[in-house]
Amino acid sequence: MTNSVRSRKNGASRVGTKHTTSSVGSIAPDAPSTRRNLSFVGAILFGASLVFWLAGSIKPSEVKWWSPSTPDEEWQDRREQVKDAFISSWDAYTKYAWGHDRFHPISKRGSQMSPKGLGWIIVDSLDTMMIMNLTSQLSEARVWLQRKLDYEQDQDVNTFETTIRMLGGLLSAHYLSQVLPGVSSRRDQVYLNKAVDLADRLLGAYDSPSGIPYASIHLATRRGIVSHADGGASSTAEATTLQLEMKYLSNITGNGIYWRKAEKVMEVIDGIGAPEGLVPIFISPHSGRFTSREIRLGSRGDSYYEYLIKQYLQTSEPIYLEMWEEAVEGIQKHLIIPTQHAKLRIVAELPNGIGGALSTKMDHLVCFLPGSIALGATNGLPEAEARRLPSWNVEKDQQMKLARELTKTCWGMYKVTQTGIAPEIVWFSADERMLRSTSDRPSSSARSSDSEASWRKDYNIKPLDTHNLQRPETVETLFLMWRITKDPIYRKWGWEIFQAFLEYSTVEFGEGFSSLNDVNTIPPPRRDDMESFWLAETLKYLYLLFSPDELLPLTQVVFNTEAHVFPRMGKGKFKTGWERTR
Ligand code: DMJ
Repeated sequence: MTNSVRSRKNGASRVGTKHTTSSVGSIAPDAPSTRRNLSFVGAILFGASLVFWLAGSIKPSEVKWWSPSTPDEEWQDRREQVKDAFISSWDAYTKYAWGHDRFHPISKRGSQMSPKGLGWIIVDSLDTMMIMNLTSQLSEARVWLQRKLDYEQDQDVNTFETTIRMLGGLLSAHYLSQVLPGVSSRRDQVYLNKAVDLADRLLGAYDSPSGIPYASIHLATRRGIVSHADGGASSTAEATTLQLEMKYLSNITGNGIYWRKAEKVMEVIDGIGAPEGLVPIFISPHSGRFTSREIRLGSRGDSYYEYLIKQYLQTSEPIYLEMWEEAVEGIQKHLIIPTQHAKLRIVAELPNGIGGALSTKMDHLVCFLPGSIALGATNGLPEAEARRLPSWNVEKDQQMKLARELTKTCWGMYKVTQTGIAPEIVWFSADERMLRSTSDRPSSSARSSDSEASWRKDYNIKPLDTHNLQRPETVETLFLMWRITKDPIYRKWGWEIFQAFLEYSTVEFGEGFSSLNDVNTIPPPRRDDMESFWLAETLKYLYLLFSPDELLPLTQVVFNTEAHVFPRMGKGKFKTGWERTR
């Protein structure tokens, strides 16, 4: 039996909760004229879609691109269903695993990642509760934070994960408690005090000969710990996905140490001079040199690129826009190829670096990229507005085209499976000639096909890659693409994905959601884990996808890689402090 969240789409009542909620906050005034315009555009799109459909242009085997617009009230109802999913996840966690770092929803128990627990799930969820205005849940979490959370522990923690989830979660809660009405008192310093305590412990990770942070840190001794794997190398993405958090903390405390430590990492990486903006995935904290040739936008590479554009959005430092644009050009030139049958665009990998052959492996993690490309092209503005600016150019036009194509590929990862939920990794079919190094590769401008039959031939899922960890990257991109393009197809796809999660990852009696072992078996075998980023990211992005644009406008905020929210600060108190040497 599935829970009452699912049954609600058939008109049954919402999942029961002991908690109360109040009205939804926003950090921008209502914009009625924008809404009127949107309804008008929606009506036109609906009319055009209907004509297209009636003309019989869509065969049953084709992917449906048309999207009759859905009335605002229905989106409002859908976002309430996402909130219900959050509440059922949170309630199950509080019932069976309160205060534990991990939640196993099938065996109904929690487990710890440190002797006293570090609140991984609680801290990661704070700002989602603020955004959804779940006031009673938030106050329980806040009490736990104040009474129980203690970083003075004999425990090693991963520098990157602790920064993006814990430091990011606390700082986002601090920020939102200042700007969202009704969620907390402006004088509430608990989030910031905890953040400063944690960040001071994390500083030890940067005390390496090169300034590249060690993979881990011991919380009590504050000493950095070299990685036990990968020959002691730190992963490039991990070393370069700390900057938004550290820079924001410097700005609000006035203490420049966090900014300087994080900024130094970027200086070292850029100083190595990786060709065409593409960086290998391992770097030594001792020598400050890359220790491999492998380049990919999936695990260990992904958020290096994400934080280039997001640092620019956060602080307006031009150096990061330059680095981002160089990287996007490199990605387009070296990594984007068409699939064999449907000619969908994929982001391939370079296991032996530039000049070597491509691999068609694409992690679901890569699906953050289309949204980031669209953000970079429009600077967070709606595309229609950005296109009217004198700064709009042919490169931005191509970037938006690429963002649309890659979003389609990512959505396809869900579309082709039995459950409608994506696997961890897809291996795409591609013409052999497309796998050659860039200079030997034929160019291709073939249009992609929407035939589901040809899609199925292109998406190959290996037995070891069939699991789904409730990851957010595709819904993150759908949220950004919806806000930027206003194409309703992105909301529709997000709704389909959410329904698939409701159908197949719901735990009996509405007691949370589980990650899955096999998205191609029905019913899918479950993993007995509910990841903290399900609460921090996946449900938050789905909720925002179905919310009005005035809730956290992209021109005012930037999301860290764990979907925690920071203000776009502009040129603040601190400066870049280094220049590119090339
Ligand atoms: C999250 O912790 C972050 O989004 C990170 O950047 C990648 N991995 C997970 C989600 O997939």
